[in-house]
Amino acid sequence: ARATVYGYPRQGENRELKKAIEGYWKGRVTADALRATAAELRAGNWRQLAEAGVHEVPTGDFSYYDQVLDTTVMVGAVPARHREAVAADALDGYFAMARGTQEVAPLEMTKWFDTNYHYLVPELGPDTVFTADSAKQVAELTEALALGLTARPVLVGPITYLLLAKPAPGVAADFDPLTLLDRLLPVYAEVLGDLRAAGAEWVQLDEPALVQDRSPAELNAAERAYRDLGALTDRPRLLVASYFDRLGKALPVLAKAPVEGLALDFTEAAAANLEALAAVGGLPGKRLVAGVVNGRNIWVNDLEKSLATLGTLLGLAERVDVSASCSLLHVPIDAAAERDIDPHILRWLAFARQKTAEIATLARGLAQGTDTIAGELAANRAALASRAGSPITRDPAVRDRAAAVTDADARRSQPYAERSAAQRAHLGLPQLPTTTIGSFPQTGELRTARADLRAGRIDAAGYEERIKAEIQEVLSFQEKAGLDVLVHGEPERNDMVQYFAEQLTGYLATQHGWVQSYGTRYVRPPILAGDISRPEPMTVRWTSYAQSLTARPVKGMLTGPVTMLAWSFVRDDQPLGDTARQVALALRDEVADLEAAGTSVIQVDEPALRETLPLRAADHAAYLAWATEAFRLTTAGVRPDTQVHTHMCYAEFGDIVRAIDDLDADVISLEAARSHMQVARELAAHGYPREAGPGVYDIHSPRVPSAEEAAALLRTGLEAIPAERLWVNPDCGLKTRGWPETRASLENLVAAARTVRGELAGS
Ligand code: THG
Ligand code: ZN
Repeated sequence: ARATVYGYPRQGENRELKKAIEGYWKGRVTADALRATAAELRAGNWRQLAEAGVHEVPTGDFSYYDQVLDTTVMVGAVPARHREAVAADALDGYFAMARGTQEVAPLEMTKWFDTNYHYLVPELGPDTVFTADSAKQVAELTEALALGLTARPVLVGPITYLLLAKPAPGVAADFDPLTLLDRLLPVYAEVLGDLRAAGAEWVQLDEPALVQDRSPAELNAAERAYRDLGALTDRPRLLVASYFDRLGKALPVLAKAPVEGLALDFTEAAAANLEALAAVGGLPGKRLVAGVVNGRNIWVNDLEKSLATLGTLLGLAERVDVSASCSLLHVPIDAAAERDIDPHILRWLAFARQKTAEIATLARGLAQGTDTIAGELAANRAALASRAGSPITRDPAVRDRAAAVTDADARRSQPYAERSAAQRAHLGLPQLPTTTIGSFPQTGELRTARADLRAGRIDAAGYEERIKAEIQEVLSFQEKAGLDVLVHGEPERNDMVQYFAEQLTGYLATQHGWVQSYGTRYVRPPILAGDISRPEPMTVRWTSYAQSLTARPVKGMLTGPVTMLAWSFVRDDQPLGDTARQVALALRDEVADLEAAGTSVIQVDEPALRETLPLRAADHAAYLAWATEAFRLTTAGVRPDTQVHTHMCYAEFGDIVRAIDDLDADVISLEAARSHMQVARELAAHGYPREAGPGVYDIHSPRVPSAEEAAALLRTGLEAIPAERLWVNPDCGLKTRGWPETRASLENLVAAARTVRGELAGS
């Protein structure tokens, strides 16, 4: 047995890659310097992997922006609008596809399966012509081989590439990219040939799209693809990799394909792979790469359990190698860099570097006997026991409270019709009330204030003063602009998840735990390490201060329990629903404190509700059950006349409309400006019974919508949602916008609401 991985974090220990790329964009770093930094980071990763005992290192997993975009370049599927830029300069053209330019829009970006990583969506059509460009793959393989390493190029597979694509602009919406398979396969064949010629013995083709529910036609395409690629004569051996879930019906298809190896996920989430593999009679004569170490969470592996799984697998394939379940791109680089985490707890954590060591240990134990890893096993047992027995892991008060939750706790005391009358009387809002989603521009001064506080250049009182000054400004603008429900603007928050995680017991924050979200943007997901409780109120001070400045209602702003889980590393020792319930109870107390302090409108954001939906439909109901319960548990304890709002980003939520209804929020705001109120129609088609604010201002662009434009969107919204239930708001928070366009846009939004109110009164 040998140790391998499918990919490694690209950014470097100090995010050197981010700095080099952003420097290049600003003209401060030359293309050659950027390339040199990238090559150094690659070589550093490979050396580190090899020293840790990884026998076969991945190549081609590196990217300046995104591996799906790299694949688009590899197969020559550059959209027409970017061809000029790519022809002028390959690197600038690449970034033009990723980020757009003054003249052309970028490729669309969306979530990579159910992770927090975003890829750039390929745009294909019936006229797409593929041409092979293996330069990047060949160059990176050559670099690794020159270091004397055994290397395996990793490519996004042809089926996943096509399944992730969408029809190019101007192409019929029902165009199926999979119809291009016969044109794409010769290009993959050419790349495989080039890699073989460059010295590749094995090439990995990633097909994570096959862990989703796939139609017979799609499974058929997969069968055809690997039959054709397998039939090539001069090619490397092929390893088809799947991850993030079980393969299901695709497993027999791939097991029978004429390829030399399969890589499967054997973590808890994909446990069904083990039985399914036995059911198809294993992989006689083939290589099995066993993803037994979780590649997307940060807990130390249970080495003995993994060895038991590997032992079973030994009987099911010619050769069994050990790996993480997926690329290590989704975890931070090195737990040892965390100086602020209690050393006892640090032992429970494994980031990319520690996972690599675990994989190497397991491969050694499997190949040479477990007595050769006795020391590692003993240390591992001790770490697991320390975690299981820790008071952080089990807080009896939290557990007793969670166990005592009743169905009634998660239900508002009155039906919507009665609540809404009470809220109307209590709030006295006009028709088509105007509001914002919560955050206002996060200016450089605010970030400086936080950095000053951390560095001790200002004290807590000095920081508080700067935040209060900002809140005053945000409030006075909103009053002048004529908004109806105001917000404090969230100047005190770094990140909407991290801010709460830092204040909850049982949550850990990291100092250096960066994970790529998209391009050069990273997040530091906090760790849900133990039982969750709230030692003291988290937001009441700021909301109350804001409320003291105005007679209009100020919305309290919280991040919902599902999003807290989705953007954190979650516990792996209890069901997600149990963790969600603990977070919900802590947030429920915050909601109660806000209400007691005089807050009549409370918004609980759930932007991640849709993206956390499991990859397979069979798992949706169970997820939605705990997710909606957690939201309702957070919000249902309020008085009937307290108005609960929620907000979701991303317009594609058609498949969870039912669940959105089940949240029983009084008001929901949604992204709609770019989809021209499509969401309003979807809500109406479902018979959505409560209030909604489909966004009329696209905050993703610096463009200021005119009052006429916003009014036209409102009139469209009114065709689907009656005036008594329609709100007027932007698509999303204003954190990333500048003040000038924010001011102008919100003034226009208020003007639009007034115009349409006048029309309604006159009709
Ligand atoms: N918070 C968290 N996760 C998220 C989002 C979030 N996942 C989905 C989506 N939003 C991702 N979007 C972004 C947007 C901007 C940045 C990261 C992810 C970003 N990052 C800074 C950077 O890389 O320079 C660092 C930010 C920091 O200092 O914390 O700008 O909103 N949790
Ligand atoms: Zn949003």
